[in-house]
Amino acid sequence: MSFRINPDPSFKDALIAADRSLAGIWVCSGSPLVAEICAGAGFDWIFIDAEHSPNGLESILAQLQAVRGYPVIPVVRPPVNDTVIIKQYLDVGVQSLIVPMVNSAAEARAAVAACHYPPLGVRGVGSALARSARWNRIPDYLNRAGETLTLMVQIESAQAVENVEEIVHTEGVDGIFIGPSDLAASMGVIGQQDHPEVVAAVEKSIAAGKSAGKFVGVNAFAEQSIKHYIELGADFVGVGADVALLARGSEALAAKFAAGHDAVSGTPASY
Ligand code: 3PY
Ligand code: MG
Repeated sequence: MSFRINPDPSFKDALIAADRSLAGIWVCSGSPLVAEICAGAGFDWIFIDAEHSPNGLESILAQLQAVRGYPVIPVVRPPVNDTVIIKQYLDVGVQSLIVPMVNSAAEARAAVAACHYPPLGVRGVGSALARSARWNRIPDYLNRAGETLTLMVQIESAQAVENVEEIVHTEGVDGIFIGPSDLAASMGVIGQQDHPEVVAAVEKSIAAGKSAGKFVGVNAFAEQSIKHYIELGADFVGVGADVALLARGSEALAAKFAAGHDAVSGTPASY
């Protein structure tokens, strides 16, 4: 006889249970091995990125499988707010999504619709074929799918901040994730995530999300910013990335033991 199995918890289950801000690490390498290393590091959630990282459906599936044995919530970012791509992600077993570049309530509603079967949404039905339903081993998946998912939308443009009240009140949006890098770019101060106007826009978005009773997350790799946004009530924070840790860590090691190497030209100094 086959197993009857329960769906895994999604991000909102962990956020509801939490009595502190949840810390997450980005996995941008596209590597299941690295995802597993990060999953065992003690973070609350890991953020598998397909917007800026070399990830396709197959590598996302492999990473979901690699981290499943660890007490960590995998959250996945598709490259774009697209109904078909979101359907494929859900079917492969993604339960927690952060959808990038959501600038209006209409775009938020489109993301919600992509996540739900009719009549609530437009998700195509393929549960017998899909890992999401464990090939129909999750009893009544079609009627329970909505409760197994968490949808966060990204606030990361001046336009999104302008529309943040409508976005956070969109039914079916569980929360927002604020992206200071794109926000800074859209405000004309690219690369300056800590610019006072960017910080003010982040603060405004946090306040809007909190007063709407939605979960609020923000990306912040600098310790001071992390603490500031947690003090303002951020429920979850992205605090670092696999690739950045490797880049900075390997540079530090090279600087210590290969000091004769010219890191700018890439040529050993003695050549
Ligand atoms: C951004 O800052 O633009 C993000 O998408 C999250 O880091
Ligand atoms: Mg961004």
